[in-house]
Amino acid sequence: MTRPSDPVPDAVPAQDDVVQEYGFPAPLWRAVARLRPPLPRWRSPLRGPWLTSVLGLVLLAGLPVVIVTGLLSYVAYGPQLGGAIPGDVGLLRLPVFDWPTRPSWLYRLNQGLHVGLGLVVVPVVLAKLWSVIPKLFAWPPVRSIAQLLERVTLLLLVGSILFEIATGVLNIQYDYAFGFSFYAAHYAGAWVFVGAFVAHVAIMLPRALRGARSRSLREDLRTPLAGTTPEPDDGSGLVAEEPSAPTISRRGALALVGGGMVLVGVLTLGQTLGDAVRGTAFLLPRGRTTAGADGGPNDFPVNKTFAASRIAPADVGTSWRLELTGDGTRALDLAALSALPQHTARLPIACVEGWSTVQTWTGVRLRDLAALAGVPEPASALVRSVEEGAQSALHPGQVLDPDSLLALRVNGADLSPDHGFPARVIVPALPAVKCTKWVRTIEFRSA
Ligand SMILES: Nc1nc2c(c(=O)[nH]1)N[C@H]1C(S)=C(S)[C@@H](COP(=O)(O)O)O[C@H]1N2
Ligand SMILES: [Mo]
Repeated sequence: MTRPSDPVPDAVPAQDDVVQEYGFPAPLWRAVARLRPPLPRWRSPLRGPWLTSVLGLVLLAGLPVVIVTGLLSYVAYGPQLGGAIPGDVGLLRLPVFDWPTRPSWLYRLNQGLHVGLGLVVVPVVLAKLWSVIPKLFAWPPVRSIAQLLERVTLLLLVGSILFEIATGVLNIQYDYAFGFSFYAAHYAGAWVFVGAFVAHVAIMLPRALRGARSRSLREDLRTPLAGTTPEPDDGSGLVAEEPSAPTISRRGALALVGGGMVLVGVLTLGQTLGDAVRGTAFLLPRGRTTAGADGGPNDFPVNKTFAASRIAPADVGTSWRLELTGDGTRALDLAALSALPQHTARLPIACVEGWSTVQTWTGVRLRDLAALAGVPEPASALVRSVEEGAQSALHPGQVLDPDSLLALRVNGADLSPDHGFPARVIVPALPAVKCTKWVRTIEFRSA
């Protein structure tokens, strides 16, 4: 593909002013330029500053939402009440605040947006990478310090977004194939991405705006394959030097990307909305699996089944007691709990993996249990499960909300073993990962 007779350019092709101003000495890069290895030549007539700019601006609109909802999700989860992420992460520590309980669908919306939009932008990310791939093989690789920095930023940008997509997708497929903590790695990757994204936008935004204005979208939407011609070469390195004949029109390419977004969106929406539309989420495992598949009161998605929890059935049998710790310790059996005032609330289970389901829960208010434990105004509550190692910490607002329950029943029936029999936590707007099932103890702390 390379033609050794390629003339080596004598002048720096118009890149941008920064590159020219702080460029390496011309004889040096010209010497490097002569050593061009047999790199692939990219021939698609569709590549050009306009296409790259349009895709970039779409990502600029969508990715900040994915970033912000992602960070909020870490705040909402905050496994230790002190911080979103275990261990000392220095400056990357998120502000700690009591995640609100109202509106009850807040976390459902947050996580639906994070996972849903995160998946919907994947076709755009892939199209954008395709559109700029010639730059990866540009020769000479760098002409200036500024360009070197820019390319390192790009490496971090591309590497981190692919890492975030890969870990995120594996996580929602419950496939922990990687040998590290998803929770910590996705967080670290997010900050690499945020840094590189901000730098990239700062460097590229003027060019992207210029690029997007360089053609009329309306015109391209009217142009069939036969009339599809390359963009004018602006020296950006995106336009093919020797474009081949088009195999798809510009509007066809846009429809391909847009159609991909719609398809992914439809496949994903079902798991967030749940109920009747859940069946459309057929690529997402927890979108469709339910407890009973019998249409009964407990027939809604299960994260971890009772069998998978490895709880001995006897531990949630007649000998089960709820242990309340506050100014002392009390034990309540299921009959005693059922004899306390019961409250019913319609609340979502909203999983960090993006699926959610709204059900009608009945049980004892957590604030009544706090009062019973002698700590009516708790500073926090620690809930532990019969399941080995399963626990969660709640903020005061999450304990005191009138709809926060230790649920015994769902949709009018006793909880099934899969949904946490004899008792589970359900709190409005709380990430479902903290809605502990098979509860054994609740510790209300006053300070
Ligand atoms: N003890 C215990 N509680 C748990 C879990 C768990 O693995 N163990 N999973 C949590 C997660 S991640 C979710 S999404 C919800 C799911 O509740 P469901 O299975 O009743 O739908 O339970 C939460 N409570
Ligand atoms: Mo979950």
